[in-house]
Amino acid sequence: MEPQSVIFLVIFLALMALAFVLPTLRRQRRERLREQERDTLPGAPPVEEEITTGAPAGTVEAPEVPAPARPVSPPAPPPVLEKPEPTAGRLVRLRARLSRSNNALGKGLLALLSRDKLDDDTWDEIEDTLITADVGVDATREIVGKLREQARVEGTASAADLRAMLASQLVAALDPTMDRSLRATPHHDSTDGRPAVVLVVGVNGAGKTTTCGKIARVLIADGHSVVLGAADTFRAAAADQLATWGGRVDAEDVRGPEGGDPAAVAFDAVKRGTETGVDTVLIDTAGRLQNKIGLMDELGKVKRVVSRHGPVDETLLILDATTGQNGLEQARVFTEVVDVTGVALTKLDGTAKGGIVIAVQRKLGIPVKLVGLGEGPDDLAPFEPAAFVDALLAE
Ligand SMILES: Nc1nc2c(ncn2[C@@H]2O[C@H](COP(=O)(O)OP(=O)(O)OP(=O)(O)O)[C@@H](O)[C@H]2O)c(=O)[nH]1
Ligand SMILES: [Mg+2]
Repeated sequence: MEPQSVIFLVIFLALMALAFVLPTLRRQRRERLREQERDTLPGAPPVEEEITTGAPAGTVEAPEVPAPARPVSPPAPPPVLEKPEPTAGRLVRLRARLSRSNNALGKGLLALLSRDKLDDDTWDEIEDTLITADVGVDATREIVGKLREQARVEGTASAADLRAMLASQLVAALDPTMDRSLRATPHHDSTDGRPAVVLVVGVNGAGKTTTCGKIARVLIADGHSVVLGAADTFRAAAADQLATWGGRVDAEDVRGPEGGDPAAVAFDAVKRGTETGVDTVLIDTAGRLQNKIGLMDELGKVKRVVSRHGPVDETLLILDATTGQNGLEQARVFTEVVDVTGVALTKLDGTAKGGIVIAVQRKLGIPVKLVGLGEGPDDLAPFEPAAFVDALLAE
């Protein structure tokens, strides 16, 4: 035999040997890997259930890459739920905040009422101060007129007495007899056992989502259960923002696809709340300007669709106190579209224009039920006329 033929024969025999030995080696290796995997992952499915995505039988096998070892992560710790503060006495914080923030109304009024002589000019200045604080022209004239008359009848009064008189006039203007309770208690006593439904509406950036989150905390602190409906489908971030609030107090949130129909999400949220038997469903809506007809129509639809489950219990308009008299026009239009039943006035902590509360109630007859006192999670207080006026007049 020629040397060349011998070399070919040797190579041929070596290849044949490899063809027999390699698959055996591979099989052994695979079994070793499986055993390792079974040892490291106690909950892993049995080997027979393994789903293969490899090449069909009969084709050339791709070189096998050992599967990367799956990291064994420790079980996630249960979320730490927050315990919201009780609501009683929260309004006192407003006084502290306003007096810290160089409260123009309180300081200005005290300076005027402390003058030796309360002449016409001084009374005019008192009027101007109240109008600047957004109390509204009509309300201011009425309040100052009564105060003037009282001061005249009672003779010379000290600044402290005059301040007390003004405070009682302002409290009277806020109509302390109005029902300010949030209609958030469920209908479990009725036959259908529906949850209470609160629809939150308002212009962009007024504080709707934040207020939804804060209300959920208050309700949960009082022992109620809550579902949050993210009917602001304009931005995915809006639903995330609401879910974050919910996650802190274990309130489930219902959301839809970004750009989806907000009425459908609101409907689903109430459906979910009814199925799970929660006490309250809070529906957050997208911010919309009151002069955008299409968006206002959309809001009307949200309310109509939700009402298929039963009447909405509370339609809460969120008004930013710093927008002043503009808030009145917003309130008027929103009321026409969705019949607002209560107002939450936000950002009172940063404004000397809290007088808008009086203007809103006088013009629209809608009770202010809640006030926002800051960005903190528990910076929301039930509205109480006397405590509010005391804060408004704080020097
Ligand atoms: N100082 C202060 N800030 C507040 C208050 N309420 C809300 N904010 C802030 O106002 C900003 C807007 O609040 P959001 O709750 O996102 O307002 P929104 O109405 O949901 O906004 P859109 O969904 O974009 O229309 C946030 O930075 C809040 O922290 C409040 O009572 N006081
Ligand atoms: Mg929002």
